[in-house]
Amino acid sequence: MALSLKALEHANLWNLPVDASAHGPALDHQLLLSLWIALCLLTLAHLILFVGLLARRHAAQKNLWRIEYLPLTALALLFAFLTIKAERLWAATRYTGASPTALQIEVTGVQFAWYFHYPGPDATFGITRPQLVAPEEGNPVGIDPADPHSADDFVTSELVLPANRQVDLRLNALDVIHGFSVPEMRLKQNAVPGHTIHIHFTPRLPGTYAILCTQVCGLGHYRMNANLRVVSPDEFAAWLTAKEKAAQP
Ligand SMILES: [Cu+2]
Repeated sequence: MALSLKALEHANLWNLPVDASAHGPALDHQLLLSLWIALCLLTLAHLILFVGLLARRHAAQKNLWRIEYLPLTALALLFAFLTIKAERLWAATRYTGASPTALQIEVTGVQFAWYFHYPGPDATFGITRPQLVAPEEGNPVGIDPADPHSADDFVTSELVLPANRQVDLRLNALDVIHGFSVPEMRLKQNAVPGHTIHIHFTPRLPGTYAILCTQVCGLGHYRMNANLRVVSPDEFAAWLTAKEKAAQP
């Protein structure tokens, strides 16, 4: 099975998008493993069904342990194994905690746009307050100008990240639940009003990827998207310096 899995991963028969993050291959492997196991079980179930139909005239089996309890235990163990394996992959980007050197960015979902709040050279986010949200005045996430940490912060509508550095995203929503999703980064996480949800990952391949909203969040849901641009570390440093300079009061 390992051989066929490898062959399928290379052939890209399942038409998965490009795998551009460090944790992506493990997730894809888990997905293919689950699909293969489901296919094998489906075939086995049909075989058993036909054998049962053909052999129904025989006397009833008395050895329930062998024909019922043993296969049931094997199935339960198989599903427990798959669940634990999948749970660990899911938790690796959420519960294990990001590296202390990870780039910190606050992501805010609002009907119908994504905003990305960078903390600036002091590496500390300025306080945000919902009552200060004013997109028409250039303050779409409500940064409090009275907070000294907010002076060097800046907000963009495009997420720019350096390749091969871990990023710790803090997801927020201002109104309803939005779904932050970047298929090429194998990322999908709801942004929920009143919660700050962390998700961390390492982009590998430079390029431009679509950030989608995967929750039907209102009439403009279809146009709630943004771009993720993964660039080289040098290019990122130049972009960051330019943005930080522009943010200086
Ligand atoms: Cu949305």
